[in-house]
Amino acid sequence: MTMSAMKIDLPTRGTSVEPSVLVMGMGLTGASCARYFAGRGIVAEFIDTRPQPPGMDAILDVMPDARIQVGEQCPIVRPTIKRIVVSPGFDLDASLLGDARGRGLDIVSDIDLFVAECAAPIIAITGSNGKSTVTSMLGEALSAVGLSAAVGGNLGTPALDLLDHDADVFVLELSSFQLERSRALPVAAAVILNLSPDHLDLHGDMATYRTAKARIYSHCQHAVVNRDEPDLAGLVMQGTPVTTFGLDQPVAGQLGIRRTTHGECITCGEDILISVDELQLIGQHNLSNVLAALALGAALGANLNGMAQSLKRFSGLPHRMQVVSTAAGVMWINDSKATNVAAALTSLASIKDPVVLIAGGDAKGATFAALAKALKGRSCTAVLFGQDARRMARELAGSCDLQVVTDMREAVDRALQIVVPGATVLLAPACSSLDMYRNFAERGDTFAAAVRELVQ
Ligand code: UMA
Repeated sequence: MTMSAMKIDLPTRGTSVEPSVLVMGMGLTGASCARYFAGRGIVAEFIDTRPQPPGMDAILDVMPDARIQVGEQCPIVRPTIKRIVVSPGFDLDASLLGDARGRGLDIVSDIDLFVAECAAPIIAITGSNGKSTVTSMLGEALSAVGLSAAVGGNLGTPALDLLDHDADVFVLELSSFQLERSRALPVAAAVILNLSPDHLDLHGDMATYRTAKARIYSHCQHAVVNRDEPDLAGLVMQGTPVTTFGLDQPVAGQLGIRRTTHGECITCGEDILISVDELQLIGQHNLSNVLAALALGAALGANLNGMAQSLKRFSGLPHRMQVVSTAAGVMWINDSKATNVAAALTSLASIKDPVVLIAGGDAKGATFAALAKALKGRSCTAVLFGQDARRMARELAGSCDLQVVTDMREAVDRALQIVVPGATVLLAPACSSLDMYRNFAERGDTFAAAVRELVQ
């Protein structure tokens, strides 16, 4: 598909009351589409397989007469529909979409609509882990050097809602689902931070997941590449200018770490930006995140020194390696955002033994062999709960002590009985939260509340 396919004349309310646009999905994205189309006088129709989709009220607020179809029954695509917008959570295999493709309808994502209308440079960030952190970090660092930056996308604020901002630069976190549903995106700079198995229940296999992620590079003006994941460099289109980052020593113009007489420093080539000790963030993965944010800044031509200085103040996002309590010499850490195995491994690697790992939830089709390998030989007890806790216990058997409980409160209570002073209790579930919670934030809040109640 070419970008010229985006230019499509849709009748506005004055000329037709029949919907010309069908929005699939009535969550945050669907509601942002309603605001976008209502603001342009375009009549849209909305569908969602959920009986009570969460964005329904917000949609009706701005489009009180909108046609809405909810539930599992398969609706039809009306003859007046010219364009379909597919939300990231809407099933791409739905027969309705097959029909629409057969009719040659214009099928886009909210990200396509955003990109087509956005006049300022866009930075696009994806990866299996760290993308929200890098998006937020970059937004703050760019603001610190005088560029007004609007951040959103998978991070939370749907891209279309950012169009109201008069920003110098837009920083978008993009998920594999958003990329899979989008066309080639002509963004100013793009990065795949890292790649490890995630969402395989929906993507089917790693190759499909990787292909979805690779789309971020397909039309970018500048690619940022992680030297520590060399396989990813091959996903960049030939001829695209590249800036790299990595935990090794960088050559001129690239971001990395140098050992100097002042200790380890973040540098661009040989130019020292800041000392690693000056960062507030815990773990090598966060060092990599800082380097990625700076490499994106470099791609944009921003002032790297100023950006690096501002990152000294960045203390991380909630639910990511967040210290909840240090009562009685025990560190309780909320890393509820560790929603896949790779993220949990990274969290575990950044803390010392002894550790009580609270994990479990919806494994999204993943296996736990890598976690079992990482736990072997460590002084660890894993306390597991959630939909896949029993399978997880079977796969971790022999690698550490195991306990299966029913919920977060019981997990925290059990951890309290096990810990000794100097130990760490780490919530790093290696699973999604959606089997028991609305999202990872609610799971993290439940952990923090249980710690407050039982520990402090
Ligand atoms: N769903 C149905 N039937 C439908 C449509 C959706 O059952 O007809 C289900 C999906 O399976 C999905 C859920 O509803 O689990 C939400 O889907 P949605 O497309 O309505 O999602 P939105 O509310 O629009 O939120 C999406 C992102 N969510 C997903 O991709 C699942 C949000 O990322 C993002 O903040 C928002 O757009 C704005 O851009 C959240 C997320 O969990 C944080 N993302 C995943 C992740 O980070 O791992 C990808």
